[in-house]
Amino acid sequence: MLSQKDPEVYAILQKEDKRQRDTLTLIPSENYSSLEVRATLSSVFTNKYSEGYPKKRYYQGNANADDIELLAIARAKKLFNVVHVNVQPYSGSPANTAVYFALLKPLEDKIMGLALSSGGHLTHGSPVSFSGKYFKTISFPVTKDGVLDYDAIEKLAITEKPKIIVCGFTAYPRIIDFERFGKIADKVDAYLLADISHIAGLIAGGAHPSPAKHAHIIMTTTHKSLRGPRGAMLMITQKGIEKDPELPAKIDKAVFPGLQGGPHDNQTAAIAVALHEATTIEFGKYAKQIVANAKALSQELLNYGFKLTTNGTENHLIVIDTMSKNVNGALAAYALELAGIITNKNTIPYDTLPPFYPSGVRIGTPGATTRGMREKDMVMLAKWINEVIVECKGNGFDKLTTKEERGPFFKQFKKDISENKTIKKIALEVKKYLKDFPMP
Ligand code: DSN
Repeated sequence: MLSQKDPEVYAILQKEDKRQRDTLTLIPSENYSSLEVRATLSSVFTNKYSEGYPKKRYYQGNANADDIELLAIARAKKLFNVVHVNVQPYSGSPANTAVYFALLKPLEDKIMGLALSSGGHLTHGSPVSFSGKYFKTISFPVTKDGVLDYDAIEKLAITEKPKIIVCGFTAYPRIIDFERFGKIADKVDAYLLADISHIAGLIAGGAHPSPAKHAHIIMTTTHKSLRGPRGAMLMITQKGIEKDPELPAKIDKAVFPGLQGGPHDNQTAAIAVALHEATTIEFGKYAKQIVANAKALSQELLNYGFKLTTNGTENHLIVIDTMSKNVNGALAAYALELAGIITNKNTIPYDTLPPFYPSGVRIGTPGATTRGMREKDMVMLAKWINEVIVECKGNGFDKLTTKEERGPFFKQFKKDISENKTIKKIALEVKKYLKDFPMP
């Protein structure tokens, strides 16, 4: 028993279990996976090495590893309507890296994606990531509200001639027009990489259009709205094969041996379980409820006078411009955590503040929906979010302009807000409320 053999680790696990039960994650990239997914993740496959691909391994003893990988591949092909799948990437960043290594010449070819501050991902060409250091990059134009400007994107693509266009984002609350992106990519002879990490569960459940007919390559992580274990998959569509019949081989080689060694077979097995769960009628209902909840929550927040990026949502996530209430996103996220509501600070499009002290907070409904919440519960969540943010107001943080000023001020803010009676009261209310919405 772990409790006896390693009480230190056991104690931390117990505390994390309690933290997850007593608080609610509204981080849109987090979720609560099923007990079956978690059990499979800790299965005997943890013990196995299986470098290579099914039936072409470099180690013996892989008959069952082959079976599990082939099963995961078959399930992913069917669920996402694609013709080739690689389930080995350890997570999303290595998966995107593999695509770039497979298809781009370093320092020469160009990636076009959404800037981090507008809702893109580090690996979509951010200058602080390898993707912006080793490749040329160009960002999509967005309107002042943060909506993708497809006409401007097309014009820019024609002038800039990117080799890869990455669509699919981490903080973009609108439906992605994959068809339009597909046409733009075709026009400039670029590969279209759809990074559906955030919305894979919505696509699987029929709550967001699929990129399968428009993109050449689809990448998804498996632990967000798809509700599987941490991991990722790279998928090639029929359109991808038609553009480049060598695409599957190029991608597979880039993953192994290009970037990775042995796949995590326990992760592959748990991905297979999650893919099976995602085919159920319940999962389709779940995906639609995620969106209904996000829409209800965004409407409530608008009613409280918050400004939201793109003025609302059509998917699972919302970016609140907390500076519209003169509260920095870092302060808001900290105070919300004290109240038992777990979010993350986030930049907003055209943010003038730095990412560590940005103008907003990103929230989402996959986790709350897994715990069984519905539209009526979003009314309560919005009420608490508003009350907490009101408590953060008027301390003058928004007037500070340098790191040197913000650091000590934030330290003092943390001390003061942890004594705040209203927030303590909300934390108790949240904890009590969550008893009716158990974590799996
Ligand atoms: N870290 C993920 C997110 O929170 O969106 C993206 O990789």
